[in-house]
Amino acid sequence: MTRPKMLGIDFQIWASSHQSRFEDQLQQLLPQPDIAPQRLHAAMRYSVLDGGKRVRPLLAFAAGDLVGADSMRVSIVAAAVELIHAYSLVHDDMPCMDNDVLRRGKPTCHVEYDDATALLVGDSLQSLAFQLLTEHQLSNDAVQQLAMIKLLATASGSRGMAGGQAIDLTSVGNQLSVPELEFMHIHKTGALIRAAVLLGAQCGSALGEVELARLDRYGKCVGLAFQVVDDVLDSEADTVTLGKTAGKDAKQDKPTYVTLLGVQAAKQMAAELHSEALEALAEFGEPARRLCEMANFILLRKF
Ligand code: GRG
Repeated sequence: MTRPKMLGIDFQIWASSHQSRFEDQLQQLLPQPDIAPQRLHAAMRYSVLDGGKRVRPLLAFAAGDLVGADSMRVSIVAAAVELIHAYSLVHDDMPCMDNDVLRRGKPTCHVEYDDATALLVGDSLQSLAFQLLTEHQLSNDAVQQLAMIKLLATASGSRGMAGGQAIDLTSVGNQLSVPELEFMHIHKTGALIRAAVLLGAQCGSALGEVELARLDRYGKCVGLAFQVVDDVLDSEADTVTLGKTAGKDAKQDKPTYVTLLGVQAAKQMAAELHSEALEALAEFGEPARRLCEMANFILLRKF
């Protein structure tokens, strides 16, 4: 498989129309800023709205497309995943973790508000995510819906994203092997991306075991590819383009794919993961088009 050179216009229209509808939906799902406690609600909205590529929601929509899922249902799981993602960014930026001042091109939540508010924003976004999954019907089968909730809980907890973050925090200044780095990123970044894909698909009619395994392999590959590309961008792109502090990994002495493998080998790794992701989708044919395009998007992204 050769490396895609650009994203088709049809995909760009699909992505931007989903992004803009999704933005409207988030506006409504988040507590309104005039409802008490106003400051917390304003800070939640500040941290979620007006920014972000919405990669995870787009993956959920693309996976929903694969199975012809109800778009309202997919939009709820997409929102839940994005709220978890936003919570993780708010907490990650705090002084006790990554200590950053810029996110999505604006001051981080604890800088704009304060540490205690940022902590509560993360907590409240996480709770809201699960509230959404329980108050909306996502599947005709209640047992399946419970399994979906468990999937997101596992992906975001200590066996998923939060666990990956714990490893990340202890890795600063330490030499990790490539398999150790992969283990960390499969959890920290990959678990939520994988969950977005599976949850989007589970809003439709049940997939067989083999199909689910193929989709899971796709999710795992794009999740890791996303991180490898992130490492490359951190080393090559500038702060204005990224909307977050560039070059931070090297400055903090954090192990990355670039520090371990070098830029060229990291790019090659991303290309290989991209190919494997497409291979996993091959049997699905045309219905998997958006998922293929999302893999291209993840590989080609510039911020
Ligand atoms: C605090 C429990 C907890 C977890 C934090 C995801 C994470 C774990 C920290 C973020 C640190 C980071 C920069 C990871 C690299 C990959 C990544 C998740 C980048 C940010 O995601 P994007 O690029 O961000 O999708 P936008 O702003 O576009 O939504």
